[in-house]
Amino acid sequence: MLQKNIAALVEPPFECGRIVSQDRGSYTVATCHGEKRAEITGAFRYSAQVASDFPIVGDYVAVLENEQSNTTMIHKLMPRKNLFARRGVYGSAELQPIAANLDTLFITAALNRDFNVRRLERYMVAAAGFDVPCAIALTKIDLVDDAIEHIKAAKAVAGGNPVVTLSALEGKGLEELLPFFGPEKTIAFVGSSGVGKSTLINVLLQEERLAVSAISSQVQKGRHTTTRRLLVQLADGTSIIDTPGMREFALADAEDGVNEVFSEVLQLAEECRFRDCKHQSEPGCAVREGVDADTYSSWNKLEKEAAYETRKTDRFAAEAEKSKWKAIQKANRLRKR
Ligand SMILES: Nc1nc2c(ncn2[C@@H]2O[C@H](COP(=O)(O)OP(=O)(O)OP(=O)(O)O)[C@@H](O)[C@H]2O)c(=O)[nH]1
Ligand SMILES: [Mg+2]
Ligand SMILES: [Zn+2]
Repeated sequence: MLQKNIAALVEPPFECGRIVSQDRGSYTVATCHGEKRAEITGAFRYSAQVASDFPIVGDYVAVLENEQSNTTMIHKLMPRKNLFARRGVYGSAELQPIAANLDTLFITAALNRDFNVRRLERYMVAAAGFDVPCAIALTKIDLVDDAIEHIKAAKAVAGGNPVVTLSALEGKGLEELLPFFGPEKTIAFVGSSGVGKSTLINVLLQEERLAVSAISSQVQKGRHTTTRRLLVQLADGTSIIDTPGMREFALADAEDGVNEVFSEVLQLAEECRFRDCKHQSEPGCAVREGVDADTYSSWNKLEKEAAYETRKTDRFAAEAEKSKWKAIQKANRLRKR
């Protein structure tokens, strides 16, 4: 669970730990000596400014145990390999972190009536935007006679990333996950509620550790059974992160991700007749001619959303900069008095 090269960066008396879960203000941290409840120090809290400055599940941290008071404090966040996040509460430019240090993010979808490739595409864009390696996991294949159409549709948006198909219920296709396992590997499952993330992890753990519950039969949607992110470990040392099903996945910081997932659109755009073509209804638009209607509308929507988020982030950054200057000027004025 602890990566040797990161643990080596932690100098005594500190010890390296990994965040396995989070409960309001406190964390559960796994160290070489087992799991401990831990809190961040006052100095850490004081220097942290945005949500992504705080530890999140999957993070490595430097901790110090005080045997007298029987407390463990988190002193430092170790450098991250990557961070997967979405946009925070509506109207804010803050990221809402989901998990850190992932080797593979499994974008999970069930082969029931709720299956929707556009949703997969949205997660792919986010993963690409955060440079998080990803794969698509199609679950509940026992619900369809033939999964070939679903697989084709998923592969079409996966852009070369792996697509695995499985049934946790029947134990089918689990071996497709083996290439992603290993003692230093961390994988996470994300997706809508009810797609079977926790059920799958229970099967892999070979015990009923995580709560699961049936989806509603009318709307085929889950009941948001998992309520917090949790990192568990398989017998072979693989770290697996379970996450609560997400209702909507709002993009943050995703313009690069859109360009990567829709590289086909980007290439075609170079052939448009007008250099400033907006790819709406201009004559000789290579994009409108070259991509199918579904892909076009999906790209158009995600591209607009990502551009809007970027503008908003820039505006917030500018405002933060302005208020910082105001504070400095005020401090200077007070000093001069
Ligand atoms: N038919 C079928 N049902 C499955 C399979 N995997 C899970 N389920 C069922 O799907 C329902 C939801 O499973 P969960 O594991 O709770 O789903 P989840 O993705 O963790 O949902 P949240 O925690 O709400 O995000 C349960 O009733 C499971 O028994 C499968 O492979 N086939
Ligand atoms: Mg769950
Ligand atoms: Zn065009």
